[in-house]
Amino acid sequence: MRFSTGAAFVFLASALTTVLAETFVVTVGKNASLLFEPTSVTAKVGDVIAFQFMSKNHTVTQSTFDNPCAVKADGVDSGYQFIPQGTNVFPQWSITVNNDTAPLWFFCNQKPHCERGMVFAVNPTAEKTFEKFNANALASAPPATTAAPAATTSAAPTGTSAPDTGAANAAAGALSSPAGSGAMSRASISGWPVVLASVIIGALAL
Ligand SMILES: *[C@@H]1O[C@H](CO)[C@@H](O)[C@H](O)[C@H]1NC(C)=O
Ligand SMILES: *[C@@H]1O[C@H](CO)[C@@H](O)[C@H](O)[C@H]1NC(C)=O
Ligand SMILES: *[C@@H]1O[C@H](CO)[C@@H](O)[C@H](O)[C@H]1NC(C)=O
Ligand SMILES: [Cu+2]
Repeated sequence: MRFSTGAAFVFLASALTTVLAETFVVTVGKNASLLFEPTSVTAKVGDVIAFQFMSKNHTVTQSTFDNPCAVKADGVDSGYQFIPQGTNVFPQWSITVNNDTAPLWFFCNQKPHCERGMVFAVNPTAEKTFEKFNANALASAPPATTAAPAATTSAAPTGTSAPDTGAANAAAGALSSPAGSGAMSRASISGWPVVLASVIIGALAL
């Protein structure tokens, strides 16, 4: 019997990728801060970045290097995650990197967190550093004082907003919730975070 070495190779390669994949946990608003921690990670194809929402009402929303605080049209978005004070239930939302040569840029879409530096990067480069991205975010601060609440951008402030799987976003997977509902579930196992959704992203235009 002949084996398909090609198929076997693909199988082995994907099995290996799974085995070697790492998961990075990134806290969102830890200790009531307006910060992602760490502020950036260097991830390989297959690695998972699990965002853990720790306070307030933040989002993880994809943007671009040049416009850190603007929703990327075909990007991914956790939606707003409200964390009641005093809880020890910290929901989690994750993405899987499928192209590690394309940096990915994120911000919190709760005004005015991004303009205060609540931004995050995956695989920043020597040219497009996290520091420059962060500086872009701070520079996009609107004039203080009585600005009307900024018009909501395209992301609907609902629990989970499904990413647009079309266009330039090569392999955006469907959002999936283990609870089986589109809304977030707060059930948890003794403080371990709920996995809200998983999105595969990559090949994202810069
Ligand atoms: C959390 O923030 C409070 C108030 O700013 C500070 O006193 C405390 O040290 C912080 N805790 C940690 C673990 O960062
Ligand atoms: C979270 O923030 C969004 C946007 O400001 C808002 O529409 C939503 O009502 C907030 N959720 C809660 C539970 O406060
Ligand atoms: C990964 O991203 C780079 C940089 O944007 C792009 O040139 C390349 O085609 C992408 N690779 C795949 C497999 O999509
Ligand atoms: Cu925020």
